[in-house]
Amino acid sequence: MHNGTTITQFIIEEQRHIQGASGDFTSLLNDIITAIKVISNVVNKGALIGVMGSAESENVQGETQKELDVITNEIFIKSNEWAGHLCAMASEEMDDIYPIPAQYPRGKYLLVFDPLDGSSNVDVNISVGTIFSVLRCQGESDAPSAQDFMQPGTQQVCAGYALYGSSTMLVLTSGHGVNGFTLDRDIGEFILTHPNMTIPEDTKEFAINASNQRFWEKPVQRYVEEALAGKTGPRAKDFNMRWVASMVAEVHRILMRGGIFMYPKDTKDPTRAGKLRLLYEANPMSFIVEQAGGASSTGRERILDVQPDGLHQRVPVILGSRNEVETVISYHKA
Ligand code: P6P
Repeated sequence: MHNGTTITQFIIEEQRHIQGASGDFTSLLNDIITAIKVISNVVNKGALIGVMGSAESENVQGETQKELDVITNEIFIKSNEWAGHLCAMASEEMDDIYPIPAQYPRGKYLLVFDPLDGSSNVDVNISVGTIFSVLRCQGESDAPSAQDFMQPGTQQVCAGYALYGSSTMLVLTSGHGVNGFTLDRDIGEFILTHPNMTIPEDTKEFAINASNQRFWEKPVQRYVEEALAGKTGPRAKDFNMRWVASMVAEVHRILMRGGIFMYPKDTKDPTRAGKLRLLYEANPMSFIVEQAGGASSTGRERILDVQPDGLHQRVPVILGSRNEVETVISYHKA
């Protein structure tokens, strides 16, 4: 059972500890939360309202968009463009930034998001999610550009994800730990159900798309081989493996019981630094993971320190239980 603290109450109480907080950020978060509630409703209805399948279009990544990719992107835009807290938005589903239209006031934040992460799973009813990150506008808010988003992950004001699973959950950090909320559909409110989420330092569970094994770099080959060798191998313990192909579901599992998630650089497409996108997948998830006591690295550098050079830049991602991530990092140095 929960003590009934709503996310609104939690955010306002947290705001009280922030010197000079104007309430702008709290109001922005509420608009983001509204978008997530609407997306949860649409995703949960799925085939009943004919939103499954392909949208017959491609995103900037060259990936075929699902109908729901387009719909959820629109939900995020409509819920967050009008209130005057943002100067621009950016999304996996949009080639360029979305400056706040002239008919609305502009504010001091930037919002970057993946409206429906893992959407390839949505037609087969496997959990999907939304990932978002809030940055401060650096330049003039009346002429935002993609350059304004080129901030390392350490500059994030807030990061969160929604997981549309057996229940809809929202997990959030603004730099003071990680807290999880569950949507109570009877009252339409997110309720604090997982305060102060922390990741166990050790784990016996790794997540990687093993079909790419022949393309991995040597340090990742070595880590996975040793994990598969189990008790009789150099790690002297048996491991378990998971792969959901929804980063949000993998990260949530790691927050709940530990684990290591890897989408490493591979030679499948030598022109790509990795599969996952820095601004709206790796950075927000790394902020959350580090705030929960975990670690997140490209294998060669802390993800939150990476200086972005493009809205849709990709990076290798190795995150989760601190001691396991540090083992993989040590193999990159060997
Ligand atoms: P693969 C979903 O498309 C995603 O961006 C992440 O959510 C997920 O971890 C990964 O890609 C899955 O990639 O190659 O296994 O389909």
